[in-house]
Amino acid sequence: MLSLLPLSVLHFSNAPSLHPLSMRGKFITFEGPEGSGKTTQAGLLVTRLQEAGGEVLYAREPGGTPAGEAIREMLQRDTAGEPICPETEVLLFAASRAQLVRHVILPALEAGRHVVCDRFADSTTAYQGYGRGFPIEQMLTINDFAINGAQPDITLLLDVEVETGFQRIEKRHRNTSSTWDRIEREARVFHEKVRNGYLELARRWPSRFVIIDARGNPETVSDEIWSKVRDVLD
Ligand code: Z5A
Repeated sequence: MLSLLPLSVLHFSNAPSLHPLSMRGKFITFEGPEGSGKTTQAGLLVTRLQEAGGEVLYAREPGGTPAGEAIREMLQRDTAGEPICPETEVLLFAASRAQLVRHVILPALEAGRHVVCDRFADSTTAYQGYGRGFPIEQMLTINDFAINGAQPDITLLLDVEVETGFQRIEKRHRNTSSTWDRIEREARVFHEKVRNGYLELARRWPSRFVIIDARGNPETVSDEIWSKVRDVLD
């Protein structure tokens, strides 16, 4: 797991824009079903961007700010002390995102840094929209409110069969003695809907989404991602 954002980033939240629009960093998001390798690939991409001379900020969702990390605990580890109803779940993901966008993502982009985000608004459309069955247009409206115009320049959709993803996660849980979180425990049919939902989103926004075949070894997948990201950097 990559280290979380330094809190010093928060100091940029009210700073004036340091760069003209053309000098803004690129906003790169990773999406995909469980175990598709998002965190692994986000880390490799951060390294490649840094080696290419860029300043890069890594963030993850839910989380990435103190408020967001508290929300993450509630969502994943049932720390609220009561069952979270589906409507609350949608709004908690959106609340975590609203905080991350305003305190971290937009200030970093305006300061000329690239931002690599491990999940973003498309996760809500995929999991709560396609997975839980909330109306897609309603999810998009809530996302728009949360993101305040912070649209990714490129969204890398790491696609892998649900079964393959779960085998990877199972192995990780075995090796690290970790436990399945609240959403991982959902039935496989839920995760199939999420995967298909992502593919639907990629069809809807072909200029932003790039589908990456995530079945290969991490190095091969990383090479493919880098070739797509370089197109956006140029
Ligand atoms: N969620 C939501 O419902 N709505 C929202 O709006 C948002 C999120 C933002 C966040 O979980 C949960 O919240 C998530 C969606 C939901 N639900 N679940 N469950 P998280 O942040 O804890 O985890 P995640 O985002 O779901 O990631 P992940 O599934 O744990 O894994 P990953 O990031 O895709 O993969 P990884 O950590 O890089 O790799 C997993 C394992 O596979 C690991 O042991 C690797 O070493 C291995 N791996 C990685 N790549 C490969 C390749 N290429 N081959 C073989 N093995 C590999």
